Amino acid sequence: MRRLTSLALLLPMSLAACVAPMQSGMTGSGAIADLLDANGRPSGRAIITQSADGLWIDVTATGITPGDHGLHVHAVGQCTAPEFTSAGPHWNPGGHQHGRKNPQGTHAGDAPNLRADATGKGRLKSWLGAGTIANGPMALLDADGAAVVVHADPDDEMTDPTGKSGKRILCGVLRAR
Ligand SMILES: [Cu+2]
Ligand SMILES: [Zn+2]
Repeated sequence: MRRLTSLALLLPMSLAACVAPMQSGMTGSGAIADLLDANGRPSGRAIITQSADGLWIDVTATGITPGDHGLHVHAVGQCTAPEFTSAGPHWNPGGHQHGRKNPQGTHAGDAPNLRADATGKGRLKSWLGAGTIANGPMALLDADGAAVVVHADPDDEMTDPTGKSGKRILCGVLRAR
C-alpha cells in the first residue's frame, strides 16, 4: 500500500517532465503560411512547428486535383504568381540532394506527398527534418525567409533536384507565429 502511494505521487512529476518540451515547441517557435493559387485564391494553410527532434509540418490544401502532389519548403519567402519561381529551390541548408528515398538526400525542405481526395482537399502532417525556426545555421526564417509550395504532380522522392513534381500550383510565404 505504501509503495502504491509513492508511485501515485511520482507520476504527475514524470508526466510534467514529458509534456514540457512539447509545450515549448508550440508556443512561439513556429511558422505559418497562407497558401494561394496562381489566381491569388486562398487555398489552404501550412504550419511548421519546432520540437526537440526538429521541424514538423502540417499542411491543408484545397482546390487541387485529386491524387498526390509534391510538397516542399522552398528557400525564399516570395510567392510571385503565377509561376512562383520566386520561391527559389527547395530549402537545403545541409547541401544534400533531393528526396527522402535518395541515398544522397535529403533537402531539409522535402516533405512527403500531399494526397488530395475527390473533393480536391488534402492534409499532410509529417516530421520534416532537422532544423530550427529562427536560430542557428539551419534556421528556416533566415534573411530571405522561406515559402511552402504545392506542386501539380507527385514527387518521386528521388530525382534531384525537384522529384519531377512539375508546376508550382500553390505557394505561401512563411512568417513567425
Ligand atoms: Cu517544391
Ligand atoms: Zn527537394
